[in-house]
Amino acid sequence: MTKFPKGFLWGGAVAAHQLEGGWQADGKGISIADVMTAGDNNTAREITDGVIPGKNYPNHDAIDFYGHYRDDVKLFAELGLKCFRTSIAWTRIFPNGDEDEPNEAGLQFYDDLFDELLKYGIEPVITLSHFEMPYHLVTEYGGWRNSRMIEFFERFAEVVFKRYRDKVKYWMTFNEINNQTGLNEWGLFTNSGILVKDDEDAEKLMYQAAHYETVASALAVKIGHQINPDFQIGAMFAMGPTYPATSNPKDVMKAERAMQANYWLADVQCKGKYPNWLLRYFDRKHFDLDISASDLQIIKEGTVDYIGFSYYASHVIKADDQEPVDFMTPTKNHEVQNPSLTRSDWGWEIDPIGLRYALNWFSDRYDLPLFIVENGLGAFDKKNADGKIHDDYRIDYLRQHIEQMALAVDIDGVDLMGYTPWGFIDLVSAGTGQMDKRYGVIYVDKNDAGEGTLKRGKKDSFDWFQKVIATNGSDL
Ligand code: P53
Repeated sequence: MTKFPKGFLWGGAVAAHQLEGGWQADGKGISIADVMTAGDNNTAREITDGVIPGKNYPNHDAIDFYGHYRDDVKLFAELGLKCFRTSIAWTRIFPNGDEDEPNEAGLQFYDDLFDELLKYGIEPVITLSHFEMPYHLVTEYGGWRNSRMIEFFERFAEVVFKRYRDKVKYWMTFNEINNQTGLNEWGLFTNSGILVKDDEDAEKLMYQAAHYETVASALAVKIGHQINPDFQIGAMFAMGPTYPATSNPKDVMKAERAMQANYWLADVQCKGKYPNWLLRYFDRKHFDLDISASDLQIIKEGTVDYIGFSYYASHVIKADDQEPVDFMTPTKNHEVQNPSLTRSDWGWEIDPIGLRYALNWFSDRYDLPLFIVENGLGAFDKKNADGKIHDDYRIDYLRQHIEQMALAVDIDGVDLMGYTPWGFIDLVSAGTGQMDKRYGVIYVDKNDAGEGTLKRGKKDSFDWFQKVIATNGSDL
C-alpha cells in the first residue's frame, strides 16, 4: 500500500545554469554562473573578473539542454515524471537585469519548454532565482548589497508571472536563500552576487543582502497572488539538520543556535517576522541595518504558501570550551564527523533518518506544506563492460530516503507535496563545477574535461525510479 497521497508530485530537479548551456543564445546576458570556473573535490571554483578567454567555464555549454530539450522531455515523460523543477535564467529575460523591456526570445524559450512539458502532463515547478543573477547587476550595483536589486527582481518576477500565468502553478522565489549564512565566498556570490571587499564586514553584508531578498521575495508572493490567486509560491532552503556532538548541554545549545543562525530566514519568509534572538544580535553588534517599518510590513504580508527544501546531509557540532554567551561562533569551525554515518565521495554525510527529522522540524515549526525539491547522491559513475551504469549505490540512497519520507507522511502526519531528486539528468555541479559528480538517473556523456558526445542514456536507477513513480512509491 502506498503511503503517499494521490497526486503526489514525483519529479526531478535541475537549475537553468547547470544544464541549459547556450550561454549567449538568443540574446542571453552573462550571469554570475558564467564567470565561475571548474573546480574539483579539492579545488574551489574561481570567480573571475568577467569572462576571461582560455578559462574553463563549465556552465557556458553545460549539457546543452537548450538544444536538446525536446528529446530530453520525451525521456522525462518515459520516466513518468509528474513534475519538473527548473529555474528561469534571469539573463534570458533581462540580459543585464536593469532593462525596462524583456527579451522576447528568452521568454519564447520557456513558453516552448513549458508547452513541451505540459504536452506530456508534466507540471513545471519554477524557481525564480537559482544562483544565476545577471552579472551586470554585480558590476554596476554591487549585487544584493544594493536595495535597487528589489525593483529589478520585481520586474523580472512580474514579467514571468504574467507570461506563464496559465502554464506554471508552482513557484519558488530564491533557491537555498540560507546558503549565505555560512559566510563563505561561494555562498555569498551565488546567493547574492557579493564579493566581500577588504574593508567590509561579511556578516553585516550578508544580513543586509538577505534582508533585501526577503523583501523582494515577499513582494513577489504578493504580486504573484494578484496575477493568479491559484499560484503556489514557496520559499526554498538548504536543509541540513545540525546535531549536538554530545549530550553536554553546551553542545545542545550550540546546535540549537547553529540551527537558528541558519534558519532565521525561514522565520522571516514563513512566519513573516524576525526572531527576537536575531534582533538582539543586530543591536549588540551595532549593525545598523537598512530594515524599514514598511519592509517589515511587506514581509508580514508576503509569507510563502509552502516550504521547498533541499536535503543531502546532516551535520554535527561541538561547542568551544569558551563559547560566548550568544553561542555565535562560526559554525564551520565547530563541525565534527558523525561516527554513526558514512560519507559520499565528496564527504557529505549520508543520513536518511535526518530527512524524517527535517520534515518533522519544518512541519512543527511552520505548519506549512512541505516539498522536497532536491535530494540525491553525487557519485562517480563507472560504465560496466556491458556499457551500462549499474548504480545500485544511488538506488540505495534514494530508496532509504523515500522510506523515511513515507514514515514522515504515514506515522508523523507531515503534509508533503512532492519529491524531486536533484540532477536526475547529469549536469554541472554547483559547488565544484564538475560533470563527473553525477546525481542522474539519466546519464549524459560529458566529463570534467568537457569531452563527450552529450548522448543521453539510462542508468539502472532510471528503471527503478520509473517503477517507484508508477506505483506511487509503494514498490521501492
Ligand atoms: P553540488 C551545498 C550544500 C547544500 C546544497 O550540490 C547545495 C550546495 C552546493 O554545493 O546546493 C544545492 O552540485 C543547489 C544545487 C546543487 C545541489 O545542491 O555542489 O541548489 O544547485 O547543484 C548539489 O553537488
